[in-house]
Amino acid sequence: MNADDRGESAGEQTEHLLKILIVGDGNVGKSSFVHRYVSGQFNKTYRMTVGVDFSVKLLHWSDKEKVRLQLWDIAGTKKLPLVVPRILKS
Ligand SMILES: Nc1nc2c(ncn2[C@@H]2O[C@H](COP(=O)(O)OP(=O)(O)OP(=O)(O)O)[C@@H](O)[C@H]2O)c(=O)[nH]1
Ligand SMILES: [Mg+2]
Repeated sequence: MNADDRGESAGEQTEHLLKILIVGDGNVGKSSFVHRYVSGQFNKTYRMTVGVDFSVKLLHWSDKEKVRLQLWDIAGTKKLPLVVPRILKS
């Protein structure tokens, strides 16, 4: 497949999608890490994640490539939220 077939001609960019699940014990800093990475901010007030939070970060990887990160921030409760198997399958 050449660059034209992939729609990269005339300055178009290829976009790659990466889905990342953040899992771990509760209150260890998962949401803070994601928030800091996506928005550059840190908030020391603890707000427990209920179920799943979702964020997106777009990286301009090169002139031709973009990377879209889908960050799924999973609540660190004893039981994994019911939606996790569906996120893993998608
Ligand atoms: N000092 C310090 N505090 C942190 C750091 N990262 C997170 N915290 C604090 O730790 C607490 C828990 O952070 P969260 O990011 O909400 O933890 P979590 O893992 O998402 O918790 P759950 O949603 O319950 O699973 C908050 O009060 C944060 O402010 C860090 O690097 N340094
Ligand atoms: Mg959290």
